[in-house]
Amino acid sequence: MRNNLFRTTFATLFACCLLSLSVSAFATEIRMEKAMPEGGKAVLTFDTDRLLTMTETPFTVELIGGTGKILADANVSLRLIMPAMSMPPNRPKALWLEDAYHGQAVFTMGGEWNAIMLIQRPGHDLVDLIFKLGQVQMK
Ligand SMILES: [Cu+2]
Repeated sequence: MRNNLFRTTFATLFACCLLSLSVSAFATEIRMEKAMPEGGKAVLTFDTDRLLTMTETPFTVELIGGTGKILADANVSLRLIMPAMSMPPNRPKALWLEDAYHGQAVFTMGGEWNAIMLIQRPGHDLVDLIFKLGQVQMK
């Protein structure tokens, strides 16, 4: 009985371990979302599991309106800044392609970074959303 319980516990732990390993193996992107002032949300995704310096890092911006409609008419760019210091301007654009806005980011220094997403849609006020990206590691 006792042995049986031990075996079940061990099997469960082992299964959990395998599951978390496979989950982390597939966590190949960093995804963040923010609410937009007029409703809906902006989703920022980096195609990597870890932000590294001096690396062209593809990113995607999806804009989903309050009614769930994908917004394809915006001018979208990121302003990449380090909150701790002033850095040279780093403002990758994101261009509409098929289903989302796509761009490339390069972080020029290790440390903490933020991305200010600028969204300009015809007939709307400029929207800026701050995404805290956390630490960018040295390559
Ligand atoms: Cu810096």
